[in-house]
Amino acid sequence: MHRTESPRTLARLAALVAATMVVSLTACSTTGDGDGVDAGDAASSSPAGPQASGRPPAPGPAVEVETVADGLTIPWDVVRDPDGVIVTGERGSGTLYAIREGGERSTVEADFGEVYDRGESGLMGMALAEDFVTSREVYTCHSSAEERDNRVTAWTATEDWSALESPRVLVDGILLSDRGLHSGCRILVHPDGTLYVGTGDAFTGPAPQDLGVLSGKILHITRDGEPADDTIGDSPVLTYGHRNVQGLALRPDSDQIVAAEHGPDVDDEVNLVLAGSNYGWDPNAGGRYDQDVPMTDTRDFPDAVEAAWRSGDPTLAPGGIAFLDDPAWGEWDGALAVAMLKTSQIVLMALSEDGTSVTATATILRDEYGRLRSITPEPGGTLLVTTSNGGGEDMVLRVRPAAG
Ligand SMILES: [Ca+2]
Repeated sequence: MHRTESPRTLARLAALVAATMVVSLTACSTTGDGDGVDAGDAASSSPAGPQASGRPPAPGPAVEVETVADGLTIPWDVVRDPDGVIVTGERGSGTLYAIREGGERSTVEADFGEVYDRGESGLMGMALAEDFVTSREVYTCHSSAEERDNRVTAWTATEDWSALESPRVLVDGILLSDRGLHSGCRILVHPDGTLYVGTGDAFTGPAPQDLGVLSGKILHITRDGEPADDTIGDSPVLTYGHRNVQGLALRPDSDQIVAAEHGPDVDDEVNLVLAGSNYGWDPNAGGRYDQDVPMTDTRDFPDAVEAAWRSGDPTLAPGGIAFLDDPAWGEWDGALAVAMLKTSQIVLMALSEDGTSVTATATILRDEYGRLRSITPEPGGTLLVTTSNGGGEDMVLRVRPAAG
């Protein structure tokens, strides 16, 4: 390999270096996405990629880890309210828990109906309204067994977090595959009060390039469920041509929205979200789902947006993302933190100022807590991180830069 100073090359070098660990851990993974239990991606072709030289990935800053909650089964997302109450929900059971300082835990009743819990689906993303202090408004994305779709719902949390009440459907009809594959579904609340929703392509060939379908998209809606003012036409679609968006984050002190999504057996991506853009995923083969196509197909779609970062081969399986936002993170303050499922780590990525490329990467929590699902920043620079190992073994962790 030729060494150059280009960010893309550095990123690919980092991916290659990371491959050693990937190879050693994929034996534990049952799917190509590193997600779900029957993703079926293993059926796609898997060309032999470049193997790692054996050099470990660059270690990131030292961190301290505290267990906030344990005994959970795939807590998909986690939020923290302004009083410090932490709320998480299990993907399969749809059970929500409120965890107070000191660890006291209680369930939060919410009538999701029957949650469709196959594959990668169930109760997924969760977010609090920007004005939660006064509105008590909470947003969820879940898979409905009755309606056979994925849907975004607004709720009102009781003062004591005993229940989510008064559900209001903001978006429904997001495709849900029978096997529950590629359902997304991540919610990001912007300081202006609008919601960004990352969806998956539901393992459906035509979906990502079909602007009339809400799957394989990033949606942008008001808190009433109406299209925001920068979407395509009168639809809630902000961007299209995505495979399975799992992470969304707003870069501090900027207007940059960043997304992360799973590749098939190559090329997970981190993308800068540009309204109206095509991100180049088109698995449509006469209606059939063909994954043997580029994650960003600039041959068929010359205007497709190139990824800011891609994993190359093999994939790392990104989940949630968050920006580090505290001087205690030192040189990594401002970096994007990407939770990795299959490769059991958080990869820190320093983004260029314009957000279109990654200039350096490092890893933390590597192979310490298993598969990592979601990252939520807290005031003061700490991160809440959920694990995704299943079987009642999962935790919500609090991660902070090590003192001194
Ligand atoms: Ca792409």
